[in-house]
Amino acid sequence: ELRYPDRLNAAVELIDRAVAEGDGDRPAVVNAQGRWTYADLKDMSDRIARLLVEEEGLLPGNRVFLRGPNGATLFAAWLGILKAGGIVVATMPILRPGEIATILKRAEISHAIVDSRFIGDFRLGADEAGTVRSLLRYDGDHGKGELETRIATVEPGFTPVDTGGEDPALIAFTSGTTGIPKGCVHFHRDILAPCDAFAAHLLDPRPGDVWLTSAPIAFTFGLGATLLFPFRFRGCAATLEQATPPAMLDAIETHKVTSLFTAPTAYKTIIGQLGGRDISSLRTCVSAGEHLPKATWEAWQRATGLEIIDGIGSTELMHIFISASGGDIRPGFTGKAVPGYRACVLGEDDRPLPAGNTGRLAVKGPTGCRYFDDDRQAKYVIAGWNVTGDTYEQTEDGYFRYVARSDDMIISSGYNIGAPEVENALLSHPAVQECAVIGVACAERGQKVKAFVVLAPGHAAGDDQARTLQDHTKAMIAPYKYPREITFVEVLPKTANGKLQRFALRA
Ligand code: 3SK
Repeated sequence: ELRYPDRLNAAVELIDRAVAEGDGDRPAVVNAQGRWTYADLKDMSDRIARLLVEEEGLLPGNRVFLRGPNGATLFAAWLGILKAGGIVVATMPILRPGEIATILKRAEISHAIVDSRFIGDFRLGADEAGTVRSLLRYDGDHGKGELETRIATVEPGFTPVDTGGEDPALIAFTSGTTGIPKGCVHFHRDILAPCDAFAAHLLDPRPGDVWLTSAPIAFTFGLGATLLFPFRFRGCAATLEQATPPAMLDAIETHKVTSLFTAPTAYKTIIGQLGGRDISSLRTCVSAGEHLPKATWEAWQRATGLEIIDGIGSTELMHIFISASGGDIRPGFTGKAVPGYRACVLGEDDRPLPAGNTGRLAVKGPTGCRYFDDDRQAKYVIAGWNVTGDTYEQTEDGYFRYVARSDDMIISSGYNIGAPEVENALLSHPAVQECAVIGVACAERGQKVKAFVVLAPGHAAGDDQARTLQDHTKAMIAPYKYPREITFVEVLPKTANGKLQRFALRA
C-alpha cells in the first residue's frame, strides 16, 4: 500500500526535493529551444507561484487553465500552480472555443496561463464563459512573452502553500469516447501514486533516463510520461511541440531517448519509418490509450528487438493500472493488475466473477474517480470498484485480455463479435494502416459488421481491395465475423487523446 504524509505538495516532491538533494544541475527538460535543469525549473516555478499569488490574486483552491504544447515553460507553470495551492486544469491545445468555454464554466476557472500561439480560440471561449479574471501569456519556450518578462522582475524563491495530500491538485477533462466532456478531480497524492505504483514497479526508471511522449500533459498518460515519471526519478523530459512520428524519431536520435510513450497507431507508423535511424538508446516502450493489436506488438519487436509494455489506464484513475513488463509480458494480453491495484471482471449483477471469466473490467487502487457529476460518479463507481467501460477476460492466473469496449460488442445473427477482434484481423493485412469496426442495423441479422479502413500508402481503394480484405479476415478469424461492409476513409474520428470515437462512425 502506498502511504503519503498528510501534508503534501506534489510539486515540491517532484522538483524542490531534487534540488534540495543535490540534483539541481541535472537536465530536467530538453527540446529544440534549449535545455533546463532541475534548478531552472524550481526557479521558474517559484517565480510563477509568486506572481500568481502576489500579483494575480490566486487563492488556494482557485482553478488555473493551462493551454500550450509540452515544454519547459508549461511544465514550470504546472508546478508553480501547485506550489501556489491552485488546481491545474491543463487542456489540449487543439480545443475549440466552445469546448474551452464549457471547461472554463464547469471548473469555474479564474486564472489562465496560455501560450500566445493558442490565444485566439482561448479568448473567444473566455469571452463566452466570463469566469477568467487573470490571463498570463507566454511565448512557448522562447522566453519572450508577458509571463517570462514578469517573472524576471519578481523576487526569486517561494514558500510552497502547505497543501494536504487529499487536497485537489488537478482536474483532468476528457471528451471521452462518447463525446461528452468529463472532469475528473485528482489530489496531490494521486499525482505521486502512478510514479510509485506503475512506473516504479514496471519501468525500471533510472536517474538520467530521457523520456519522450506524443501525448500532451492534458492527457494524464502524457502527464505521467513527460512530467511525473521523469521528475520523480530524476530523469529528463524531451519535449516536442508537434509529436509526429518523424519528429519523435528525430528526438530519439538527438536526445538519446530511453523511454518512449505513445499509442499503438504511432508505433505502427514508426515501424515504416525506421530505415537508417539510430534508436539504440531506447530501453522502454509503453503503449496505452487504445488497444494494442498483437500484430503491432510483434511487428515492433521484429523491427526493433524491443518489447512494448502495453497498459490500460484511464483519466479517472490517473494512469495505468493493468500492465506487464519484462518476463511478465504475454503478447495479446494487456497484463496483470499493477502493484497497489486490484482488478476483476464484473458479471451482469455487478458482482466480481471468479477468474477465468469475461465481464466488465473493474479496478480499485490508490487513485480513483471523483467526477464533477454525481450521476456519472454513481454509474462509474460501483461498490468501490471503478468500472472502466471495457470488456475483459481474466485468466485463472490473473492476466487480463482485452475483448472490447463494453459498448463495442456487435451482436449479429445471435453471435457476439468483439469489434477489436475484427480490427486485429484486418490490421494484420499489409494494405491496412488503421481501421475501426462497428455494428450497423441490419434487417436480416439484427446487426452486421461494418469496417472503416484507412489504407497504407501505395494501396488503392475499391471493390477488389474490399474483397481481398474480406477474404483475409475470413482466413484469420471465424468467417461469420468478417466485415460485410467496408468503407475506405482518409482518417478515423478520434478524441483529443487519440481514442477512436465509434459513436461518430455510428452517426
Ligand atoms: O487510455 C489509457 O489507457 C490511459 C492510460 C494512462 C492514463 C490515462 C489513460 C486514459
